[in-house]
Amino acid sequence: MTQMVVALGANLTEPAAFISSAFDELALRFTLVKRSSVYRSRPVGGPDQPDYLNAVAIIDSPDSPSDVLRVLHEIENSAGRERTVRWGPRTLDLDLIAAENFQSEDPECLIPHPRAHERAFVLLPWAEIDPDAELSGYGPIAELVKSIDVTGVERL
Ligand code: PH2
Ligand code: MG
Ligand code: MG
Repeated sequence: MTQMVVALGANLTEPAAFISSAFDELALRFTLVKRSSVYRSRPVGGPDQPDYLNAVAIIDSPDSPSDVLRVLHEIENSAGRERTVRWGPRTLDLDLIAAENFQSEDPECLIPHPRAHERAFVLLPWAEIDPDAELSGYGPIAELVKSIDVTGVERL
């Protein structure tokens, strides 16, 4: 079994419902080890768009990170996810942030996620459920949280 960190994001239609059913779906497809609170966050990058709801899940799976990523994409697609504008608004975004003892430079499956170290909407919920976690290549997430701007991210 490999423990993996998944970031959830949604900012269209009914974001709270999409985040909640995504947690249910993660629990069906994997072992859901921990789930964070939901956070409201101002959009980072992309076009003018609504605020996001974000959260983080820790899952356990016997499958490879790239197989897990495929399942995450299936869950996004069944939430009606459309891929038009990069960093544009979305019904559901599920990003694989990190996997225990695993790194990948495969452009289809970059692990750790190349922007996780600078994203408060990922690091704050992750630190809530695993304060001692380390992001490989970047160090303890508790230190990263201290080095970034966390304004605009609010725990609900
Ligand atoms: N996701 C993005 C781009 N910008 N901003 C916030 N606050 N939350 C997100 O999940 C998010 C974003 C691309 O995946
Ligand atoms: Mg994303
Ligand atoms: Mg994504």
